[in-house]
This record gives sequence, structure tokens and C-alpha cells, in this order.
Amino acid sequence: MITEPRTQRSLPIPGWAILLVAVAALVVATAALTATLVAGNGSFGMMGGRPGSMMGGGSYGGNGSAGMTGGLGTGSAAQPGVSGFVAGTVASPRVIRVYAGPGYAFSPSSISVARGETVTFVVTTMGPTAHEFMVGPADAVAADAPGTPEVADIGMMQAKSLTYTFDGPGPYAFACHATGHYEAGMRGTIVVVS
Ligand SMILES: [Cu+2]
Repeated sequence: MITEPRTQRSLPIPGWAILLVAVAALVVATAALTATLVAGNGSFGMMGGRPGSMMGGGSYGGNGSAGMTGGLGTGSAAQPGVSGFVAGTVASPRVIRVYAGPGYAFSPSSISVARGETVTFVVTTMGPTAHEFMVGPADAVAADAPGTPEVADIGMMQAKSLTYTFDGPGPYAFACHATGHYEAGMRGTIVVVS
């Protein structure tokens, strides 16, 4: 703070010129960066955007499917069976976001998990109708069997989470058993990838 004005006074270059150069450099740098991104992968833009850019940096061209399978904001770049996938554990579950509604549907309606992994489902209700989220063995979920893990009364724009370990062979499923919803098709499948 004390020595700050010294450089400016001793230099014959006026402050505005330095500022101009700095701005010009910034413009050039921005342009170069933009050009690199566009040239690197034209189709990356919308989906891979934010979370992918840091992690995916080195493997841009190599793995075009990462952005697509990630789909509706699951947040994780790699899916089970894809290189770079990290399975959830009891200590550090993998977070999978699920959207309930609008209407009587889940998005995504099919979810891949690794055998034995622990997943925390974060279920958000879209639309005015409250939903439930039950996950477990497919037959138990279909029958709405007592004791099957479930979160209920998830109101509009509310998120509730449920953690489950897929330690059996499957098949597994998830569903909403609010009155009439399952019958209307509000269910999904879980694919266990060994
Ligand atoms: Cu529902």
C-alpha cells in the first residue's frame, strides 16, 4: 500500500496506456480461449458445460458419451461400466438426482448402478402433485411391500433423499405409490452393472 505509486511515477507511460494494454490483452486472451473451446469440441456446449470442463479437460475428444449419458443433470460424468466411473460406498454414496413429475413419471426412468454400490437418491418433485419414492427389489417395489425403503410426501420443488445399497443380484426398481400413481406408470428400472 505504501510503495504503490512509485512505479507509475517513474514510468513515462501514462496510466491510461497501461490500462489499454491490459484490456487489449484480456480481449485477446478471451478470444483465444473461446476459439479453443469451439475448435476443441463443437457439440460439447450445452450438456457437458460446467461440471465437465474441469474433469473432462484432458479427455475431451475421447469420451463423447460422458455428457450424453449424464443426461438430466445426474451430475456424475461417468456411468457404471464406463472408464472413470467411481462407485458409491457406504461412507461416500454416489448421488443420483431423480425428478418426480410433472405428471406421473420419473426422470430418468432407468438408472444404472454398479453391483454392491451405495447410492443416495435425491428426489425432487416437479409440479404441484406430491410424490413418493420407493426403491428396492423389483417384486417388493411392485407390491408396495411393507419395509421397502421409501420417502413420502415429497411436495413441489421439495427434495428428499434416500440411501440404498444394491448388494444383491437384482432386479431392482423404484416407484411412486401415491394413490393411483404407480398404476399410471410412475415407476422406473434399475440396471445392475457387474
Ligand atoms: Cu407420484
